[in-house]
Formats: sequence, C-alpha cells, structure tokens
Amino acid sequence: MKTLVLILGDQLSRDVAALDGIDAARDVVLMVEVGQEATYVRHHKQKIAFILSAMRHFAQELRDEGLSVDYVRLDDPANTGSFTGELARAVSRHAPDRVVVTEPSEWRVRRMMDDWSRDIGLPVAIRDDDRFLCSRADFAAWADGRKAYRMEFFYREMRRRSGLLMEGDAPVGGQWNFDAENRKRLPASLALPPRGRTRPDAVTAEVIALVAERFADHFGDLDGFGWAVTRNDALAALDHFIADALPFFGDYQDAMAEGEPFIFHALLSPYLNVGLLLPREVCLAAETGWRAGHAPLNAVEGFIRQILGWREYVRGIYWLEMPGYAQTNALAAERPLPWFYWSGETEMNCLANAIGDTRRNAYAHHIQRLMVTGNFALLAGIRPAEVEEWYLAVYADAFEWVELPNTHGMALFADGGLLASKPYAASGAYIDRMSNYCGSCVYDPKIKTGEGACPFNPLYWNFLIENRGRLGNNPRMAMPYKTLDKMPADRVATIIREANAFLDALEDAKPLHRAGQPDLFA
Ligand code: FAD
Ligand code: DLZ
Ligand code: SF4
Repeated sequence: MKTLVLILGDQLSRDVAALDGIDAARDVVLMVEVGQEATYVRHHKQKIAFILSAMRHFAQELRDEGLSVDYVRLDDPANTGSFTGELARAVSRHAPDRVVVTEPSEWRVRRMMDDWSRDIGLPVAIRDDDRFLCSRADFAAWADGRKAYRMEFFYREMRRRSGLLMEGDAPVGGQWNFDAENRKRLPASLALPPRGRTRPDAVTAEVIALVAERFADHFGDLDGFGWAVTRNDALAALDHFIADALPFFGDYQDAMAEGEPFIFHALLSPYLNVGLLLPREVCLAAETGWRAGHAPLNAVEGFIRQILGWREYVRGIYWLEMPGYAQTNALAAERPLPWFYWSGETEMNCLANAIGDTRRNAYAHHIQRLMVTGNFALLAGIRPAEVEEWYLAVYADAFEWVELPNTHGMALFADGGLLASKPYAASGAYIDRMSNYCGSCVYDPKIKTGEGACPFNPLYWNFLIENRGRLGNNPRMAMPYKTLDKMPADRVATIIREANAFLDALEDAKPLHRAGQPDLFA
C-alpha cells in the first residue's frame, strides 16, 4: 500500500508518529510551504524564516537517509497556498493508496483535516502526537471531575510518572517546588552568559531573502536572525544552556533588565515546539546537570517544572477546552489593543523594552510576557482576542496550543480561573522590584497618582474596583481588596478618574490601528 506521509512545519522530529514504519522504496514524504500558515495571523518575519528554513533542512536530512521527499516551496508558481490544496495536488502527482499524518498541534488545522478524506477520496490516518510527555487521553483522565485545574497538582503527578527528580516516591530535596528561592533581582555586577547565535547558512540566507520580500509588511526585524534550524544546532544550543545558564536559571527566573532580553533563560521553546528537541531529552539533560553537581536543585527543578509541568499542562487544557476556550471573556474586557504593541512607541519604559526586544528577537522571556505586556493588557481591559492575536504573531515559539492558554488563561484571566487561581495583576512596584526599567522611565513607580505616577498604579486599583463583582470573592484576592477597602473615598475617586483618563487617551492615541495590520510601522 503506497502511503503519502505529510509532515507539518512543527513536526520536524525523525521519530514523529507519521514516519513510523515508512517504506523508503514505496512511500513518499510530503512537506509544503504555504502562504496561509504565514498569514492566518501575520507572523513575525523571524518566525516564518525559522520554520521554513528548519523545514528545508529537515527535508534534506530525510533525503540523505534515502527517503523520497516531495517538497513544495512557497515561491512555486503552482502552489495553492494551503495545506488542503497542496495535499490534493500531491495526491494527483503520486496516486497513493492512503495518507498518513501526525495530529496537528492546533485545533484550526485539526478541523481542516476532518475534511481531507472526503476531499481527496482516500483514507487519511491521523496518528497521535506522542512527542509530549502526557497524552491527551491521560490529561483528560487527570482532569476528569475537577472544577478547576491547578498546575502544581498536575506537575506532581508528572514527576511521579516520569521519575524525573524523584527518589522512590518522594521528590529529591524533600520538596516538589523551590519557587520561593527563585525571585531574585538581577545584580548589576553579575556577568550574563554570552548567547550563541547560529550563523545562517546558504539555505537560511535564501529563506531570509524570500521572507524579507514576501512578508515585508509583517512585524519584526530579520537582521540578527540567529535561531538554530537543524537538530544538531538545536542540541548545541541545549548544551550551551545547560553549561552556561542553567545554574542561575532559578535565582533570576523572574528578573528583567534593560538591554538584557535573555538573562539566564533557555531560548529553547522554538526548538521544542517544532520538534528539533524533545521535552524528555531536555528535562533529562537538566537533571543530569543537577546529578553531576553542576547546577543547583532550585534551578533544575524550576526549569524542569516549566517543561514537564507548564508546557504539558497548557497543552492538556487547550485540547480539553477548545474550541469554547477561546470564546470566553470572563472579565468583559472590551478595549482595543493599543497601537504601541506593534510600534513600541510608548513612554512606559518596561513596555517599550519588552516590545522592542520582541521586535528585534521574536523573543521575550516569560516575565516580560506575563508581567509587562500581559499585565498591562489585563489591567487595561484589552479584548482577549486582540491580545491573543498579538502574542500568536510576534514570538518565534508561538503556536496556538501553547500561546492561547498562556494568554487567555494565565495573563488575562479570560477563562475565569480555569487555568490559574487568581489574575497575575500587579502595580508598578512589582516591575520596579524585578527590573531596572523604572530607573530610566519618565514615570515613577513610587508615585501612586498625579503628576509622574506610574500608569500601572492607578490601573491596578481601578482593575480591582471594576472587577469587584467578579473577583471580590476570590480568597486569593482578599488581601488587595482589604487594602482597597481601607483607602479614603477621595483617593479611590482620584484613582478611578486618572485610570479612566489614561485609558481614554490610550484609545485616542491609536487612530491608525487596525487589528493584525502592523504594516503601517513595518
Ligand atoms: P525558559 O524560561 O528558559 O523555560 C524553559 C522552557 O519551559 C521553555 O522553552 C518552554 O518550552 C517551557 N515553558 C516555560 N514556561 C512555559 C509556559 N508558561 N507554558 C508552556 N511552556 C513553558 N511559550 C511558548 O512556547 N509559545 C508561546 O506562544 C507562548 N506564549 C506565551 C504567552 C504569554 C502571555 C505568556 C505569559 C507565556 C507564553 N509562553 C509561550 C510561555 C513562556 O513565556 C515561553 O515558553 C518562554 O518564555 C520561552 O522562552 P525560553 O525557552 O527561554 O524559556
Ligand atoms: C507557522 C508555520 C508557517 C509560518 N509556515 C508553515 C508552512 O509553510 N508549512 C507548514 O507545514 N507549516 C508551517 N507553519 C507551522 C504550522 O502553522 C503548524 O504546523 C500548524 O499550525 C500545526 O497545527
Ligand atoms: Fe513601567 Fe511604571 Fe516602571 Fe515606567 S515606572 S518602567 S511604566 S513600571
């Protein structure tokens, strides 16, 4: 039986399920570059270049192994621009008996696949994606009967099941979680590790030129592109992280610094998400670092928790709750996304830095995403769908299965607390504590209202005031509401007036904005 094996751009692993049992003499691998995947949201130029170059390299590796690969390029004049169109064309070229795919990571593409068998008149086998550490079925079994999900309990279950950082039935070091040790500010005297950059080869250079020409009006810079595009180079990036950054990952996990976009973070999410690295091998490499005495437990546990815990947890929630998950708007947030999310033009230094880093690198680390751009969108009541479109467009690692729960659930609390027990809302004091952004800002985090006040301050209290009906009974919000209730009435009135004046000005300042149309500032 001749099989056409379709491999998508985030399935670039040699042991991905669809390649299992492939017959080199008879079967054909199909890979397609399609415009629709680059434009369903207008992805950052680096993300498009990263995926297309990684796809071209992976196709060559399969050919070198003796497999027959039919590869459709973006600039092929006959290219229909969609997965569905390209599959149909390939079926007429190869006349297979069946099509085999690995289930896609996004719900949008999964719906597309439902029609394929009818469209092409052939059986289409959709195999489970077994690259994750928790299958969709196992997550559904864990979630069954729970009203709300909590990552910490899921994570402990995953530690037990995987055996990672375990001594028999107990966590090594006697604790599951060392987060309390992981909230240090970055000292100015601490040298940060140099971050390796993979020099673009001829294939990547060709793709960069193609993207620069074809997607010129998309957000983001291409110069400085340094992502790895092969498994070997991604493994080198993993080695580099374990050797140079992991020992400090825990201590400075939440720290932010002007001009330092990477601190001690791994920069591995794009590789994990497209399959150049597998989650188990990354966790094992970190565990080995601890067992060898190279990195402390708070760093290694904190790092493994992100992958074994958070990454698997958000994927489980995504598949369990879609498609309804994306539709909720628990805090009734209805303001449009401010234009400065695309342009970076704002006097708020923390936001200008997080957005500038994003534009330059298609990367910002977790606390920048959660506590700067995410926190602002939460406090300002920005429409979840517009915020989600932004996050999905601007990061090299963005795929809806991981972006949506992080944005909709963790950053915006738009799911009403399904994923997180309370909103990650914070005033300027938090950003000041965890960064040096405020030192060179026109605003002052210590001024609460009036001239020079950090906008996060009135916005924070106004957020609590506006959402009292929705959050007032949340036990984890009891403290801030108690503080609010002690405020004199005139102070509360000032907060409401100033926050609303700021929000009105924000809307007035964006007459050019059209959601998803960042071309005006390209
Ligand atoms: P590190 O901080 O070094 O962490 C190590 C690894 O842990 C990451 O590579 C990643 O695979 C995993 N990880 C860490 N935190 C999370 C998390 N919350 N959810 C899932 N995996 C996690 N991550 C994405 O991969 N794609 C996204 O589209 C994405 N969107 C996000 C949107 C928002 C609003 C927020 C708050 C977070 C988002 N994250 C996303 C999670 C996280 O910010 C990134 O995974 C991380 O910044 C990637 O950089 P790193 O490899 O240096 O990670
Ligand atoms: C993100 C992306 C882009 C920009 N381009 C392609 C492409 O041309 N071909 C391809 O197979 N995949 C691409 N991808 C990744 C897909 O969007 C991703 O595999 C699906 O969304 C998974 O559901
Ligand atoms: Fe951001 Fe406020 Fe600090 Fe300025 S003062 S950097 S706006 S937190």
